[in-house]
Amino acid sequence: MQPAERGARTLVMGILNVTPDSFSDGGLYAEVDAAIARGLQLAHDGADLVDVGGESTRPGAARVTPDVERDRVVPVIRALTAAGVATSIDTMNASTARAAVEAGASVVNDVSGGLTDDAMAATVADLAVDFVAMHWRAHSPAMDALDAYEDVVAEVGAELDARVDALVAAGVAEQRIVLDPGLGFAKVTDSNWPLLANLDAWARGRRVLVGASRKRFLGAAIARDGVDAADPTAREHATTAVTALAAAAGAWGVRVHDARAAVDALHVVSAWENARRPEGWAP
Ligand code: PMM
Repeated sequence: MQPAERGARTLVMGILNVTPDSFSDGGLYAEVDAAIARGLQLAHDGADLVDVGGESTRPGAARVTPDVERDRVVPVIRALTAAGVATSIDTMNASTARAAVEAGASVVNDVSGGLTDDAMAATVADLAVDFVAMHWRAHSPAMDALDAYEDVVAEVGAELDARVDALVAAGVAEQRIVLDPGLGFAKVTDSNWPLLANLDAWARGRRVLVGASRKRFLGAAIARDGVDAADPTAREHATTAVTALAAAAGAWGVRVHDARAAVDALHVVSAWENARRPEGWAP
């Protein structure tokens, strides 16, 4: 992996779902004004990028049309851009990606890694922006049933390699591609941890974005008396722990609901890394 240089800060992508049904913040920012206010708050809390999405990908979520999605996200991206806030667009639709970049977004984040919309790769190549290619196997209603891996690290690595090849063949500059393991997508609890613990084994030197924030597998990891933490907000401390560990492992970015908590964790990682004695130092 391109390790974040010692002390260099991992990027914080703040989550802003302009949807009625996302798993943690669904319904909170469905109105444009509330969404803009939330985006400004995320930036104020230290998010380097605000990731604006108009379609929920929670397990079982229904898809929305690109028109509905565009109407949800474009005014928010335009307003945040005008306020000087950098944004990414979380979409599987090429037309939404184009409209969002024209409104000011600087990164396209596609949870399907370009697999949903045949036009996505060429669109991103033409827009010449960074592209987050997440590991994905199927749309939301089907994805949990596709959590079947002999070796999750090797298989996710191979499937992401295939995405990189296809994207590059369509004209996307290789250095524009960021990989994401797709935590929780066709991965029920146990499949997520090997991907986090072995970032370099599957990313092989590419930039990595980690999106663990408040997901179910964290709720399972912090179960008390055999009961998972069912409320997504109760998974926040676990999220912050993942942020610190991902940063220490050299992740390029983390995608989180609570930007302030992530920034604090990254400061801790930097202080820790900067205090490390140089290689070869001996008393
Ligand atoms: N997870 C969600 C949505 N978009 N994008 C990337 N790159 N990585 C993720 O893990 C990811 C994503 C899940 O939904 P949320 O917006 O409610 O967190």
